[in-house]
Amino acid sequence: MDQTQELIGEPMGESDLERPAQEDCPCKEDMFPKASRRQVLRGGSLLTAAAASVLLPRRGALAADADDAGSWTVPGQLAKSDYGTRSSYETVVREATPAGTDALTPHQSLWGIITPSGLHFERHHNGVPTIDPAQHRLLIHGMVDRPMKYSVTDLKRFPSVSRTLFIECSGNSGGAARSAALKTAQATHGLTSTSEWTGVRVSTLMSAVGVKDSAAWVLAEGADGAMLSRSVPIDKIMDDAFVAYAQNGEAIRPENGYPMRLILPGWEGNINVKWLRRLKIGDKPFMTREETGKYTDLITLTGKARQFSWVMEAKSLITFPSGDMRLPGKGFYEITGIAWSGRAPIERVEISTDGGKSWSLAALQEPILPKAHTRFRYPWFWDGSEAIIESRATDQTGYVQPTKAFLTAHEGVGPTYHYNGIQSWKISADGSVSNVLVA
Ligand SMILES: Nc1nc2c(c(=O)[nH]1)N[C@H]1C(S)=C(S)[C@@H](COP(=O)(O)O)O[C@H]1N2
Ligand SMILES: [Mo]
Repeated sequence: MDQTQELIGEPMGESDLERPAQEDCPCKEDMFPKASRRQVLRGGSLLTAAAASVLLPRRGALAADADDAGSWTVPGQLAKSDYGTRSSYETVVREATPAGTDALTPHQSLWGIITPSGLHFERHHNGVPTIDPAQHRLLIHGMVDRPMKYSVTDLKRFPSVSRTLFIECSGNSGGAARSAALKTAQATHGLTSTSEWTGVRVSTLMSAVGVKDSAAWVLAEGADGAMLSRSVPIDKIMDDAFVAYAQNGEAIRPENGYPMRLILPGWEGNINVKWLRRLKIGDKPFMTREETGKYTDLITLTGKARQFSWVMEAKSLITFPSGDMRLPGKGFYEITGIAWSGRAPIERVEISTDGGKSWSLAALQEPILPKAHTRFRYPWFWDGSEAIIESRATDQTGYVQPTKAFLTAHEGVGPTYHYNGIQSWKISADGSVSNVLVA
């Protein structure tokens, strides 16, 4: 064992072999016939072997070898036909902003690269519509040979694709650009999530409707109260855009666009139109409300605005340890987090534990998927003194995640769309972790 890991855990004693008190156990012991445990273990008359395995979850090797193994068993509930829920001990939730227009992914409580669907962030401009999939149609019209409408059932008949992709709101991390007032990884960077999305390539639909040669832009419009709509260049549409009807293997959640949404891999969240109802093909940008106003980026330093800024540049976030946590004491910790880029797969993530003075490589967990969160890990011995930890992502185009100072010098700090500066967390000598701005 690594010497630095000696301080983790507690020494075990003989009494630890006894079954812990179960006063709070939510399960009902009397659900089961009163057979002796020995009978059950032998696959005795009262229960089948399959039921016994539900009844008797094994606690590692102990249950298998000792005569008194039965004292370790915890009565359980039988399988039922339902939609599963997590353990009643788990309490992690999204955090909604006061206006109710956003709900943030709790990155500090997640471990891999997939965001559980119930924790995928939400961003909507006029609430979540309730849409009956039997009534919903996707219209495709404009510069096409055959205007068509498709039901969800129709869409599911086309050849399909599944891709694991992040969706990130262009406003994500915007608050972190200006101040350190937001405390947690969730509050600072909760507007990005990764799901596996399944649907039909828009190029497949385009050949079905016969798109005209002069087509250059596609209007995508949502069926929600906001009727959010955006113009998408035809090249992106034909390259990798798809209309998704599934998220993490099941129907898309209502908040994320049920029954169908547009997916534009690597592009800002806003253009991934949810509750998709219409694709209109044209030869110039449609200049929607979103494009003439809100979703342009003002560069405060020059006073100019970028009208279209679709791609999300490389970013990374340490999720452990992160803001508002407290480390119990000096010793070994695994620094971990996520890195992503809308352009290319992540090439490397570097970690600094001295506020950006020196950097070392983190390990990247496979799969390292293009345009998806990538998990990184870095073993660290905390000596108990104040430290500032940071992560820096580089993608396969060679683009390196900038510091806040670099962004301020080149763009100024204004409305902060597409902010991807390096995030710093300070570990104080008492182990408390806080959000800090490092110039
Ligand atoms: N129809 C419609 N599509 C929409 C929105 C909306 O309000 N209405 N919000 C957009 C914004 S700003 C973002 S960041 C993403 C958020 O996707 P999510 O809620 O599934 O995380 O959806 C986009 N698509
Ligand atoms: Mo967004």
